[in-house]
Amino acid sequence: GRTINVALVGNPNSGKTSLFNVASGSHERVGNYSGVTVDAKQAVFRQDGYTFNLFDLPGTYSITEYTPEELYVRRHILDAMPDVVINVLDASNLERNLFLTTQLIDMDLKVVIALNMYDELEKSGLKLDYRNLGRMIGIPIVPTVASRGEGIRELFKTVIDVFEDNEPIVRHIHINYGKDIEHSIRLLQDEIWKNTDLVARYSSRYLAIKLLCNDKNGYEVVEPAANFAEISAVAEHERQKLERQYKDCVETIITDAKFGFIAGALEETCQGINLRKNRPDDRVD
Ligand code: GDP
Ligand code: MG
Ligand code: K
Repeated sequence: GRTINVALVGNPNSGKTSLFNVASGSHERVGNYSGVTVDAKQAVFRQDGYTFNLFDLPGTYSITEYTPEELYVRRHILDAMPDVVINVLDASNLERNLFLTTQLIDMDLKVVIALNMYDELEKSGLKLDYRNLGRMIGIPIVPTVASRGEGIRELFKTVIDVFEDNEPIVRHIHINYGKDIEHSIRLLQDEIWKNTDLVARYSSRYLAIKLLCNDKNGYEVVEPAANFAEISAVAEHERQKLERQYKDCVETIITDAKFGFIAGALEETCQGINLRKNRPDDRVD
Protein backbone atom coordinates (compact mmCIF):
# COMPACT_ATOMS: atom_id res chain seq x y z
CA GLY A 1 0.00 0.00 0.00
CA ARG A 2 1.01 3.59 -0.45
CA THR A 3 1.68 6.25 2.15
CA ILE A 4 -0.47 9.38 2.19
CA ASN A 5 0.75 12.46 4.07
CA VAL A 6 -2.25 14.22 5.55
CA ALA A 7 -2.41 17.52 7.46
CA LEU A 8 -5.33 18.60 9.67
CA VAL A 9 -6.04 22.29 9.16
CA GLY A 10 -8.83 24.25 10.83
CA ASN A 11 -9.93 26.86 13.31
CA PRO A 12 -9.12 26.41 17.02
CA ASN A 13 -11.65 24.10 18.73
CA SER A 14 -13.03 22.71 15.48
CA GLY A 15 -12.08 19.21 16.68
CA LYS A 16 -8.72 18.58 14.99
CA THR A 17 -7.10 16.89 17.98
CA SER A 18 -10.21 14.78 18.65
CA LEU A 19 -10.12 13.66 15.02
CA PHE A 20 -6.35 13.02 15.21
CA ASN A 21 -6.79 10.91 18.35
CA VAL A 22 -9.71 8.84 17.14
CA ALA A 23 -8.16 8.20 13.72
CA SER A 24 -4.73 7.26 15.02
CA GLY A 25 -5.50 5.82 18.45
CA SER A 26 -3.41 8.57 20.10
CA HIS A 27 -4.16 10.26 23.38
CA GLU A 28 -3.24 13.88 22.80
CA ARG A 29 -4.93 16.33 25.07
CA VAL A 30 -8.25 17.59 23.78
CA GLY A 31 -9.77 20.73 25.13
CA ASN A 32 -10.80 24.27 25.16
CA TYR A 33 -7.61 25.98 26.22
CA SER A 34 -5.60 28.52 24.31
CA GLY A 35 -1.93 29.38 24.77
CA VAL A 36 -0.98 26.92 22.13
CA THR A 37 2.51 25.56 21.77
CA VAL A 38 3.23 25.87 18.10
CA ASP A 39 4.16 22.38 17.06
CA ALA A 40 2.64 19.59 15.06
CA LYS A 41 1.71 16.18 16.44
CA GLN A 42 2.33 13.30 14.10
CA ALA A 43 0.91 9.78 14.03
CA VAL A 44 0.99 6.86 11.62
CA PHE A 45 -1.92 4.45 11.11
CA ARG A 46 -3.34 2.19 8.42
CA GLN A 47 -6.75 1.90 6.76
CA ASP A 48 -7.97 0.16 3.60
CA GLY A 49 -4.46 -0.87 2.58
CA TYR A 50 -2.97 2.62 2.88
CA THR A 51 -0.60 4.08 5.45
CA PHE A 52 -1.56 7.52 6.70
CA ASN A 53 1.06 9.87 8.05
CA LEU A 54 -1.20 12.30 9.91
CA PHE A 55 -0.21 15.76 11.21
CA ASP A 56 -2.32 17.70 13.73
CA LEU A 57 -1.44 21.37 13.12
CA PRO A 58 -2.11 24.38 15.37
CA GLY A 59 -5.56 25.97 15.02
CA THR A 60 -5.86 29.11 12.88
CA TYR A 61 -8.58 31.35 11.50
CA SER A 62 -6.49 32.21 8.49
CA ILE A 63 -3.28 31.19 6.71
CA THR A 64 -1.67 34.55 6.25
CA GLU A 65 1.38 35.49 8.27
CA TYR A 66 0.08 37.44 11.22
CA THR A 67 0.52 34.91 14.02
CA PRO A 68 3.09 32.16 14.70
CA GLU A 69 0.31 29.57 14.28
CA GLU A 70 -0.66 30.91 10.85
CA LEU A 71 2.93 30.98 9.72
CA TYR A 72 3.51 27.47 11.05
CA VAL A 73 0.53 26.06 9.15
CA ARG A 74 1.51 27.88 5.99
CA ARG A 75 5.12 26.67 6.16
CA HIS A 76 3.98 23.12 6.83
CA ILE A 77 1.77 23.20 3.74
CA LEU A 78 4.35 24.86 1.49
CA ASP A 79 7.44 22.97 2.73
CA ALA A 80 6.17 19.53 3.80
CA MET A 81 3.64 19.52 0.92
CA PRO A 82 1.02 17.15 2.37
CA ASP A 83 -0.63 14.96 -0.27
CA VAL A 84 -4.08 15.80 1.08
CA VAL A 85 -5.25 18.45 3.55
CA ILE A 86 -8.21 17.64 5.77
CA ASN A 87 -9.90 20.96 6.49
CA VAL A 88 -11.74 20.42 9.78
CA LEU A 89 -14.79 22.69 10.01
CA ASP A 90 -16.94 23.43 13.03
CA ALA A 91 -20.30 22.89 11.34
CA SER A 92 -22.05 25.05 13.93
CA ASN A 93 -20.01 28.07 12.81
CA LEU A 94 -19.81 27.53 9.08
CA GLU A 95 -19.40 30.98 7.62
CA ARG A 96 -16.43 31.82 9.79
CA ASN A 97 -14.81 28.40 9.34
CA LEU A 98 -15.14 28.49 5.54
CA PHE A 99 -12.88 31.55 5.38
CA LEU A 100 -9.85 29.33 5.89
CA THR A 101 -11.24 27.03 3.18
CA THR A 102 -11.14 29.89 0.66
CA GLN A 103 -7.41 30.27 1.38
CA LEU A 104 -6.86 26.55 0.79
CA ILE A 105 -8.72 26.98 -2.52
CA ASP A 106 -6.21 29.70 -3.51
CA MET A 107 -3.38 27.27 -2.78
CA ASP A 108 -4.70 24.68 -5.29
CA LEU A 109 -4.29 21.78 -2.85
CA LYS A 110 -6.03 18.44 -2.64
CA VAL A 111 -8.54 19.01 0.17
CA VAL A 112 -11.27 17.01 1.92
CA ILE A 113 -13.57 18.76 4.38
CA ALA A 114 -14.43 17.07 7.67
CA LEU A 115 -17.75 18.72 8.51
CA ASN A 116 -17.20 18.19 12.21
CA MET A 117 -19.60 18.92 15.08
CA TYR A 118 -22.25 17.57 12.73
CA ASP A 119 -24.27 16.65 15.83
CA GLU A 120 -24.39 20.35 16.75
CA LEU A 121 -25.51 21.29 13.24
CA GLU A 122 -28.34 18.76 13.42
CA LYS A 123 -29.43 20.07 16.82
CA SER A 124 -29.40 23.67 15.58
CA GLY A 125 -32.17 22.99 13.06
CA LEU A 126 -30.11 24.36 10.13
CA LYS A 127 -30.63 22.44 6.90
CA LEU A 128 -27.39 22.13 4.96
CA ASP A 129 -27.12 20.43 1.58
CA TYR A 130 -23.46 19.62 2.16
CA ARG A 131 -23.09 17.52 -1.01
CA ASN A 132 -24.15 20.48 -3.11
CA LEU A 133 -21.94 22.82 -1.08
CA GLY A 134 -19.03 20.45 -1.78
CA ARG A 135 -19.80 20.53 -5.50
CA MET A 136 -19.91 24.34 -5.48
CA ILE A 137 -16.54 24.72 -3.77
CA GLY A 138 -14.94 21.74 -5.55
CA ILE A 139 -14.15 19.91 -2.31
CA PRO A 140 -15.80 16.69 -1.05
CA ILE A 141 -17.43 17.12 2.37
CA VAL A 142 -17.80 14.29 4.90
CA PRO A 143 -19.88 14.85 8.07
CA THR A 144 -18.06 13.79 11.25
CA VAL A 145 -18.55 13.73 14.99
CA ALA A 146 -14.92 13.37 15.99
CA SER A 147 -15.58 13.18 19.73
CA ARG A 148 -17.62 10.00 19.11
CA GLY A 149 -15.54 8.65 16.21
CA GLU A 150 -18.40 9.00 13.72
CA GLY A 151 -17.64 9.47 10.02
CA ILE A 152 -13.90 8.95 10.42
CA ARG A 153 -13.55 5.82 8.27
CA GLU A 154 -15.61 7.45 5.54
CA LEU A 155 -13.44 10.57 5.84
CA PHE A 156 -10.22 8.64 5.22
CA LYS A 157 -11.85 6.63 2.41
CA THR A 158 -12.54 9.98 0.77
CA VAL A 159 -8.94 11.06 1.41
CA ILE A 160 -7.83 7.95 -0.53
CA ASP A 161 -10.23 8.79 -3.38
CA VAL A 162 -8.95 12.36 -3.57
CA PHE A 163 -5.33 11.19 -3.37
CA GLU A 164 -5.95 8.70 -6.20
CA ASP A 165 -7.99 11.22 -8.22
CA ASN A 166 -11.05 8.90 -8.01
CA GLU A 167 -13.27 11.54 -6.46
CA PRO A 168 -15.68 13.05 -9.00
CA ILE A 169 -16.40 16.16 -6.90
CA VAL A 170 -12.83 17.44 -6.95
CA ARG A 171 -12.27 20.25 -9.39
CA HIS A 172 -9.87 23.08 -8.82
CA ILE A 173 -12.22 26.01 -8.73
CA HIS A 174 -10.96 29.57 -8.48
CA ILE A 175 -12.72 32.27 -6.55
CA ASN A 176 -13.24 35.14 -8.96
CA TYR A 177 -11.74 38.35 -7.56
CA GLY A 178 -13.16 40.60 -10.28
CA LYS A 179 -11.96 41.61 -13.72
CA ASP A 180 -9.11 43.93 -12.67
CA ILE A 181 -7.55 41.71 -10.01
CA GLU A 182 -7.91 38.64 -12.25
CA HIS A 183 -6.11 40.54 -15.02
CA SER A 184 -3.23 41.41 -12.68
CA ILE A 185 -3.08 37.83 -11.41
CA ARG A 186 -2.72 36.57 -14.98
CA LEU A 187 0.06 39.04 -15.83
CA LEU A 188 1.94 38.03 -12.73
CA GLN A 189 1.37 34.33 -13.40
CA ASP A 190 2.94 34.81 -16.86
CA GLU A 191 6.07 36.11 -15.14
CA ILE A 192 6.06 33.32 -12.52
CA TRP A 193 5.58 30.62 -15.19
CA LYS A 194 8.93 31.63 -16.70
CA ASN A 195 10.53 30.01 -13.66
CA THR A 196 10.08 26.25 -13.82
CA ASP A 197 11.46 25.66 -10.31
CA LEU A 198 8.78 27.87 -8.80
CA VAL A 199 5.86 26.37 -10.67
CA ALA A 200 7.07 22.84 -9.90
CA ARG A 201 6.57 23.55 -6.18
CA TYR A 202 3.88 26.20 -5.87
CA SER A 203 0.61 27.22 -7.41
CA SER A 204 1.37 30.23 -9.64
CA ARG A 205 -2.06 31.66 -8.87
CA TYR A 206 -1.40 31.44 -5.14
CA LEU A 207 1.99 33.14 -5.45
CA ALA A 208 0.53 35.86 -7.68
CA ILE A 209 -2.22 36.56 -5.11
CA LYS A 210 0.29 36.68 -2.25
CA LEU A 211 2.58 39.11 -4.10
CA LEU A 212 -0.34 41.37 -5.04
CA CYS A 213 -1.20 41.45 -1.33
CA ASN A 214 2.41 42.52 -0.57
CA ASP A 215 2.78 39.44 1.60
CA LYS A 216 6.27 39.21 3.12
CA ASN A 217 6.39 35.42 3.22
CA GLY A 218 5.19 35.32 -0.40
CA TYR A 219 8.17 37.48 -1.36
CA GLU A 220 10.49 35.20 0.63
CA VAL A 221 9.32 32.23 -1.43
CA VAL A 222 9.94 34.02 -4.73
CA GLU A 223 13.18 35.77 -3.78
CA PRO A 224 15.60 32.94 -4.75
CA ALA A 225 14.12 32.86 -8.28
CA ALA A 226 16.50 33.92 -11.08
CA ASN A 227 13.84 36.28 -12.46
CA PHE A 228 12.91 37.75 -9.06
CA ALA A 229 13.57 41.32 -10.23
CA GLU A 230 11.11 40.97 -13.13
CA ILE A 231 8.49 39.21 -11.01
CA SER A 232 8.63 41.80 -8.25
CA ALA A 233 8.55 44.69 -10.75
CA VAL A 234 5.31 43.38 -12.26
CA ALA A 235 3.86 42.70 -8.79
CA GLU A 236 4.73 46.20 -7.60
CA HIS A 237 3.32 47.85 -10.70
CA GLU A 238 0.06 45.87 -10.63
CA ARG A 239 -0.43 46.31 -6.88
CA GLN A 240 0.01 50.08 -7.06
CA LYS A 241 -2.34 50.30 -10.02
CA LEU A 242 -5.05 48.29 -8.21
CA GLU A 243 -4.65 50.26 -4.99
CA ARG A 244 -4.97 53.60 -6.79
CA GLN A 245 -8.04 52.32 -8.54
CA TYR A 246 -9.79 50.80 -5.49
CA LYS A 247 -8.33 53.11 -2.82
CA ASP A 248 -7.88 50.02 -0.68
CA CYS A 249 -5.25 47.33 -0.31
CA VAL A 250 -5.61 44.25 -2.49
CA GLU A 251 -5.82 41.99 0.55
CA THR A 252 -8.98 43.76 1.74
CA ILE A 253 -10.63 43.51 -1.66
CA ILE A 254 -9.76 39.81 -1.86
CA THR A 255 -11.01 39.17 1.69
CA ASP A 256 -14.34 40.82 0.85
CA ALA A 257 -14.62 38.72 -2.30
CA LYS A 258 -13.97 35.57 -0.27
CA PHE A 259 -16.80 36.42 2.13
CA GLY A 260 -19.05 37.17 -0.83
CA PHE A 261 -18.21 33.76 -2.28
CA ILE A 262 -18.98 32.01 1.05
CA ALA A 263 -22.24 33.91 1.51
CA GLY A 264 -23.32 32.99 -2.02
CA ALA A 265 -22.49 29.31 -1.55
CA LEU A 266 -24.30 29.14 1.82
CA GLU A 267 -27.32 31.02 0.53
CA GLU A 268 -27.75 28.28 -2.09
CA THR A 269 -27.17 25.34 0.22
CA CYS A 270 -28.10 26.25 3.77
CA GLN A 271 -31.57 27.06 5.06
CA GLY A 272 -31.90 29.12 8.18
CA ILE A 273 -28.36 30.47 8.37
CA ASN A 274 -27.69 34.04 9.50
CA LEU A 275 -24.90 35.28 7.26
CA ARG A 276 -22.08 37.76 7.90
CA LYS A 277 -22.16 37.49 11.64
CA ASN A 278 -18.80 35.92 12.28
CA ARG A 279 -16.06 37.50 10.23
CA PRO A 280 -12.62 36.51 11.51
CA ASP A 281 -11.73 40.18 12.18
CA ASP A 282 -14.50 40.21 14.81
CA ARG A 283 -12.75 37.58 16.85
CA VAL A 284 -11.92 38.49 20.42
CA ASP A 285 -9.02 36.20 21.29
P1 GDP B 1 -8.98 21.47 18.24
O1 GDP B 1 -8.71 22.75 18.98
O2 GDP B 1 -9.39 21.74 16.83
O3 GDP B 1 -7.87 20.48 18.34
O4 GDP B 1 -10.29 20.83 18.92
P2 GDP B 1 -10.41 19.68 20.02
O5 GDP B 1 -10.23 18.33 19.41
O6 GDP B 1 -9.52 20.01 21.17
O7 GDP B 1 -11.95 19.80 20.41
C1 GDP B 1 -12.49 20.95 21.04
C2 GDP B 1 -13.72 20.51 21.84
O8 GDP B 1 -14.76 20.08 20.97
C3 GDP B 1 -13.45 19.36 22.77
O9 GDP B 1 -14.17 19.61 23.96
C4 GDP B 1 -14.01 18.15 22.04
O10 GDP B 1 -14.43 17.12 22.90
C5 GDP B 1 -15.19 18.75 21.31
N1 GDP B 1 -15.57 18.06 20.06
C6 GDP B 1 -14.72 17.57 19.12
N2 GDP B 1 -15.41 17.06 18.07
C7 GDP B 1 -16.72 17.21 18.36
C8 GDP B 1 -17.95 16.89 17.66
O11 GDP B 1 -17.96 16.38 16.54
N3 GDP B 1 -19.12 17.21 18.29
C9 GDP B 1 -19.14 17.81 19.50
N4 GDP B 1 -20.34 18.09 20.02
N5 GDP B 1 -18.02 18.12 20.18
C10 GDP B 1 -16.82 17.85 19.62
MG1 MG C 1 -5.95 20.76 19.06
K1 K D 1 -8.31 23.38 21.60
